[in-house]
Amino acid sequence: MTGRGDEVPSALRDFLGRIDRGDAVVGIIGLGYVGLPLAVEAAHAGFRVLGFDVSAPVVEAVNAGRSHILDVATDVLQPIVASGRLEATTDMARLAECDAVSICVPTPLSKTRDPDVSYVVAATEAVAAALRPGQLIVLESTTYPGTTRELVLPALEGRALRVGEEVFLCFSPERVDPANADWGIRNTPKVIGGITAACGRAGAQLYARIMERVIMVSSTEAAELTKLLENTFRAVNIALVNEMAQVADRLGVDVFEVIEAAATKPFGFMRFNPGPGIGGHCIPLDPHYLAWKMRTLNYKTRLIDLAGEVNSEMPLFVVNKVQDVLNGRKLSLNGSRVLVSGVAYKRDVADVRESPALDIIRLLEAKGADVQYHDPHVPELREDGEVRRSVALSDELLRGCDVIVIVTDHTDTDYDRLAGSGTPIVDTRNVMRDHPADHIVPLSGVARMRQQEPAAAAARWRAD
Ligand code: SAJ
Repeated sequence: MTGRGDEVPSALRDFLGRIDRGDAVVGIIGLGYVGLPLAVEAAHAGFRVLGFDVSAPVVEAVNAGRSHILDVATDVLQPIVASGRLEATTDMARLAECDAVSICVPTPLSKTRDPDVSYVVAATEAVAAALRPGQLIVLESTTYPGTTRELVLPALEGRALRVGEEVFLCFSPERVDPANADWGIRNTPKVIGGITAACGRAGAQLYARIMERVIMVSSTEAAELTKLLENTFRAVNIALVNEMAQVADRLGVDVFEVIEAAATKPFGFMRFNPGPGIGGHCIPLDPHYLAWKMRTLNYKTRLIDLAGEVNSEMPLFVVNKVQDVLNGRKLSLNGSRVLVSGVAYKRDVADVRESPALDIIRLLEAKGADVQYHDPHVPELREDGEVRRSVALSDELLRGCDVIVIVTDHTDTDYDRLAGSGTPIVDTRNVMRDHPADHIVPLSGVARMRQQEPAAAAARWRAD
């Protein structure tokens, strides 16, 4: 049953009162790259926060005031914990202490690339087991439209509590961009949709205390689909520029030069950058949540599927580029020494989930290359049961390898040193754009020669 009518349910009135007085206890399930920043901001907003995680080491670190998340500095976390504003626990029964609970658990894909909502199910079961009148539950994990209503709502109603009258349920997508120094939990507008209007009102009231701007939508499905549109928009546009890279390569054109020129258009264009492929636990995965849901409704999301294909073929495109560079020096990839610079899924993060670097290393080794990697953010790489360690940059290393491929453009890598080694470089991120030299090969096109002076070019033309 869900609440009807215009009167404000007493449970909602009580909830709103606790939020306004700031004496509500806010629970966060999942203390990862979404949950921990949210817990910190909820504490900054004045709430007492109870963080829940299944990992005892994570709970122990948080209770010691030590952050394991790039975007939460330990010197920010420590005083919050010391003041008693934030406590972490693995005891899910303590969810009963919370007036509001935000579920921020992973939603990966299974081996068959179908949604794996097992973490959401586990969190929902824990919430339902501890459910009491007056609680607000908000699902934040990115998921297919319908999850909140089809999976979470029945679990709450199963406790004989009326959603919309005695308890409240919303969906509100997380919008965390790891390593983004400009946009964080507080200043990123927060979208939220409730199962009922009363639910939405409860959720909006809570988040309005934590974020600068709250955007109400009419349903949990609208909120769920908003998030998928945001990430599908990125996946499709990244696929477009990745296809442009393959087009430009066949035309002998530097795709980054073309994108930079197109980006001068002051309207109607938004810049995306081609690269070695897409990684992270969002962009490569989230669109497939929507594709999966649509398949159950007999609709084929062709753009999403095609974008996934184009983005997934970029690692092989890069490996072929490496092979071409070696071929140009009469070397075969088989037996060549390749240094991969950067294995994290994007600049200045330590996360390797879905990183295209893993595919590139796998493909290079399948063709017989001897591969090492250098990534100061990723000291070791555990992949396929194998442990690799990041190698330190040295003149001996750089001169000893046959080709270097830049996969992640960390800002703290010494690109001058790489360029100065004279070893051929495949630059998949255009980070060597200021090092024009014939041993540096961009993602598309040919080695970026020094800018030809028109007169010299004309003289050469006349002489030819
Ligand atoms: N990438 C490109 N070209 C681009 C942009 C990104 O190749 O022009 C690659 C990156 O190198 C990376 C992957 O795509 O491998 C994803 O990068 P990303 O920054 O889009 O994704 P995330 O997962 O780090 O962060 C995103 C958020 N990013 C931005 O809004 C910029 C956003 O999409 C989501 O709010 C968030 O993940 C999430 O959790 O969904």
